[in-house]
Formats: sequence, structure tokens, C-alpha cells
Amino acid sequence: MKKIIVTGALGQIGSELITKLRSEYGVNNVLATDIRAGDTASEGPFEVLDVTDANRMHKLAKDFGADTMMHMAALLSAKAEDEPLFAWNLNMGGLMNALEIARELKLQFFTPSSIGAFGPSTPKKNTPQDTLQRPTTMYGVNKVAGELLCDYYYHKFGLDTRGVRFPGLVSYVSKPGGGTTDYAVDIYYKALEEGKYTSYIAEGTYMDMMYMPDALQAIVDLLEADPAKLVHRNAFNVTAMSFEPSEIAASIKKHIPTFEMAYDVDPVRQAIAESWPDSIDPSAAINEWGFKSSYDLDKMTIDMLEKLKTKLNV
Ligand code: VAH
Repeated sequence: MKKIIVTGALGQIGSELITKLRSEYGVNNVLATDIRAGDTASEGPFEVLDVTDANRMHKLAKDFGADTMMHMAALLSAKAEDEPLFAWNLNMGGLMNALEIARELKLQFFTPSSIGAFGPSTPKKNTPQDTLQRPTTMYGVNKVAGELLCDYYYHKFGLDTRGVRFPGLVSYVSKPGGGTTDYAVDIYYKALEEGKYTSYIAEGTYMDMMYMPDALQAIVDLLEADPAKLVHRNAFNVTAMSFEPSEIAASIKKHIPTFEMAYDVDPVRQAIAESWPDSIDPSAAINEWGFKSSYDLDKMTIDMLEKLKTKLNV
């Protein structure tokens, strides 16, 4: 049975990944860590951990008897563009600590990359698994460097590293913070709370997206995949859909006909979005470990509105 240590356990992915892993592998086989305590702590093993503190990370992983490390702690794209040096130190320093500890303790290793690992010179439509990666954001530089580091640790030390390039993730449990795709989450909250939303991303700006349940299943499926079948490792393109702001607004209007959409474009996040692909090709993930998604835009909208009506008590 796996014994998993997770960093960034209170983040948008981490907070739901902990629940998913605990249901798959048992509550006491998943040690959640984050830089501050949070309500996840009440549901199973939890420790406060700053991922730039290698000694504490090593002690926690060793004392827990971990055999798997899931490194989720990172600063997202917009925040990283705001604080590039802090982003480099946290994203790369934290990743190096996690990789070194995984190497020393012989842990299986997962960390997510992102469509942010591509740049404006990458083919924008049906972006291939193997292609040009010249991102123009600090977050993208971190993600490309992270992919290369994880592959290096696999080839040099035989570390079982695996990763996916996540698209924008939509979820109702924990709100994302500091991302470029966060508009696709915020819009559902504002649709229910105010009946309108002002998008900071321009109409017509396509980005890959995925509903969180599909993202969590993809992580577990990759973790459990037969290593002999993996041609790639860091990191697999995965996506469920590609849409632009007016399309998610139209999906919401099917349920809230009076919903109004407006635009007030944020030049920083718009520039980041325009540097990313419109749609990526997930065929390598499908062929090598059976990646699949089950939520399209309309099915996601139905579930998001239903779950948020309960959460917001509206
Ligand atoms: C961000 N949600 O917006 C993250 C993600 C592909 C986007 O990496 O930064």
C-alpha cells in the first residue's frame, strides 16, 4: 500500500487531491503538508512544511515512511509574473528539494507541469506532446525547467518521476489564487452571487481547461500506470476541452438566462493567456496510460452550478 507525502495540500489541486488519495489509499497513508495549517488537517495526517526547508521535508518524508512524493506546492502564473524572483526561489528551490529527497529515499515522484510550459512560438492548435517550448513567463520557465529536471532525475538516477501538463483547472472546493485561468472558476461564483461577471480575459481567447474530477483521476491513473508502457514522463499533455470566455458564458446562460457577461481585460494576464496554446494534443497520455476525461463544458457547468448553489447557500 502506498504511503504518500503531498506538498501544497491546501492549494486548488492539493486540497482535493488529498481527499482523492485518502479514498484510494487510506486516510493514514497520505500525509498532507502545506506552509500553513488548514481544515485538511482535521481529516488525516497533516504537518506544516515550507518546501524551501529541505531538512524538514526530508524528516517528514522519512518519519512518515513515505514511498511516494507528490510535489504540488508552486506559485501560479500571474502571481509568478508579479514576483518573478520569489517564484523562481519557491518553484525551483522547492522542486529541487523534493527531487533530492525523493532520490535519497527512493520515492516515486509526481509533480504537475502546465500548458504554461509552452510559449508564443509553440504551435497553438493541437499542440504536440513533443514540440518547441520557449515560454515567455517566469511560471513557464519554471515549468519547462521542472520538466527537464524531472526527466534528468529519471535518466540519471532512475527516479520514477511522472508528470502531466495541466490545462486550466475548474473546481468548486478551493478557489485558485494567482492563476491566469482562474476566470473560468470565478465566473461561476459571480454568476450565482451577482448574476453577472466581468472577464479579465478577452473574448475569443482560447485556453485548454479541465474539470477537477478528471484532473484528479488523471493523476491517480498516471501514478498507477505500467512504467514499461511510458515512453514519455515529464510531462504528458492532458486536456478535456478548449473554450474562450463567451463560450463558458453561453453555457452558464443555458441555466441562468439573465446572466450578463462583460469584459475588462487585464493586459498582464491577457498576454500570458495569448502566449499559451489554444488547444493541446493529449494522444501520448491516451496511448501510454489510458488518459480520459468525462466532463465537457456543459456537463461541468451543470455540476459547478449545482455544487456552488449548495456551497454558497443560494
Ligand atoms: C495558472 N491555473 O493559471 C494555472 C495553470 C494552465 C494554467 O497553470 O497559472
